[in-house]
Amino acid sequence: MQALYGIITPSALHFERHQSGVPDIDPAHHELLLDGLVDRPLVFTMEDLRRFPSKSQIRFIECAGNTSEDQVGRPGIDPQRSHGLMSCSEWTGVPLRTLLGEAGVSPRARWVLAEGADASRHARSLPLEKALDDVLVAYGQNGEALRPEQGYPLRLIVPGWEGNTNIKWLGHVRVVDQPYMTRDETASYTDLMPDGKARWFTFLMDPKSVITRPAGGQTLQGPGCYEITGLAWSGRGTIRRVEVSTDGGESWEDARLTGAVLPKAATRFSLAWRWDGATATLQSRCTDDTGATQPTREEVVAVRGLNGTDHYNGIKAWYVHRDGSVRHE
Ligand SMILES: Nc1nc2c(c(=O)[nH]1)N[C@H]1C(S)=C(S)[C@@H](COP(=O)(O)O)O[C@H]1N2
Ligand SMILES: [Mo]
Repeated sequence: MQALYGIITPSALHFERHQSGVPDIDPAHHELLLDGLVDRPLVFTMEDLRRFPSKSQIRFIECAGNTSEDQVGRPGIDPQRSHGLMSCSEWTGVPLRTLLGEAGVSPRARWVLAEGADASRHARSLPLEKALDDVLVAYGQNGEALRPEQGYPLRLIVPGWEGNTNIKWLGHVRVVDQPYMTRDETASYTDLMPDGKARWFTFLMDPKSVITRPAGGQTLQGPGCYEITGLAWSGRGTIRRVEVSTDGGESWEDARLTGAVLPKAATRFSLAWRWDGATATLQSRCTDDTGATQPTREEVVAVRGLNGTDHYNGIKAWYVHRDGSVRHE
């Protein structure tokens, strides 16, 4: 993350998360089955899917477990290790809505169950409302085919929702009347609260930001001018504001949003800063167009405790020491 410019993660640098390895799928034989509560069950080959009008959109994917180390108080030593389970690409494919329209959705339908063709048959239930909104059945990533690690030849992009719902190696979408309570929406990806109850289906990724330069693991080459830059994103919508503090949260200044400012996409921010050689604490705080603002770690822990560590979005601090070293402590 600290080596990137702009908002696009080069495909070869996209983070990877797979529960049971990367399957070796022959695209000539790969099929997507669409069945369940539909008028006409359908099977699509990759060639079939490319005949539908396509759509390209820049969206982030973030694992729900990203930054969990910060929540438990053992922050990652650099941006990649603390915030690296978030990447942003231009995805190309067919809206799931288009395919559901081809099949004809029954009035009894409420959810869809999407399943991968990998060894774990990774599956998640998604409300029909989301499936008909902005979910993409994607085959393209940053101008080329998906990388094998990203789900080649076909994956779901579920904008703004936890990474786990973005089913890779997509082979089956079943239209159903209720959530199917798969492993990854019961045993995991549920948020255990302090009272011992767990939140179900906490899909949204809340606003989060991180300064990527200067940041942990880097060294300032003496007092003078530096660019403070980083990334902000929100699963709820578009980033409207990023504030930066260099004095441990005493005062905040608006950073500039540079480049494209897109919904449910990484947004680059920048602020010119003169370092006087004293110790400094660098923090960023973002706000999206729903008015949601990134909370402090204390605010998150007060509500959510330390049992469940998914969906943590607290403000991140980096500490500049007199010798110019920037650290996580
Ligand atoms: N089929 C399948 N889809 C999957 C997974 C998986 O193991 N198998 N992992 C999920 C998780 S936990 C995340 S965070 C995202 C990560 O997507 P990426 O590897 O392209 O970054 O894919 C999701 N989709
Ligand atoms: Mo994940």
